[in-house]
Amino acid sequence: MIKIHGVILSPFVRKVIAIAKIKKLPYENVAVFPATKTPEFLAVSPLGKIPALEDGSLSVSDSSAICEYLDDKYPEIATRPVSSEDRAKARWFEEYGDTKLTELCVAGIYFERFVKKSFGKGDADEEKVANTIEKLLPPQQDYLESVLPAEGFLFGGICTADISIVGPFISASYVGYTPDKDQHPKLTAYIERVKSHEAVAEVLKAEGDLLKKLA
Ligand SMILES: N[C@@H](CCC(=O)N[C@@H](CS)C(=O)NCC(=O)O)C(=O)O
Repeated sequence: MIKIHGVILSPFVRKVIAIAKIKKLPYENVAVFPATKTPEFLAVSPLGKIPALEDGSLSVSDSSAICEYLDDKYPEIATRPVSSEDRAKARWFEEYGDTKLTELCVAGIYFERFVKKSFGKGDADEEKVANTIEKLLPPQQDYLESVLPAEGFLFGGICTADISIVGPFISASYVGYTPDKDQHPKLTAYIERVKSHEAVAEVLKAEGDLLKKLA
């Protein structure tokens, strides 16, 4: 059975677990916390980052590398679009979610309000949070509003890019931030659609249970 290392509250771990669930792959989740630098974990994840995957003799780190591998190896339920053009766009959305949206929603909001408190890293920098919400996020949300579909997912069936776009907003929602429905109706509805997908909803249920324990 494949092993997914990492705690589910990391958006990158959430992404890999959601893809495993969407693909209906049995997996074991090994609860490794961020910044674990034991020799055993470094053997699986050379930078000591979560997530990491083990599948037989293969060890691979980085959520995008892992999700691409899972789709190559277990293609029955596809989690990438088919055409080269759509794949290029899907890679862009995945990268954009994993970098820009993660920088804003996760580092700029969730880390400040949740991770700092829960892991004894000091008080939230509310000035940074306000600047993120009021100045830095709106242009990105305007962009998303212009490119997201009014119905369904980015490329038909739910795919990795959908998870990468919505994941950072899920993290921010745990600490009280959600986009404004009137200003960004398409984005808001899209986030809810991805969250309501059966496999994603299961992941969020498990996350909610862990959050309660850590709070
Ligand atoms: N690009 C990587 C990023 C992974 C990452 O930054 N993980 C964080 C947790 S959210 C981590 O393990 N941080 C600990 C560290 O950097 O030592 C991916 O997509 O998997």
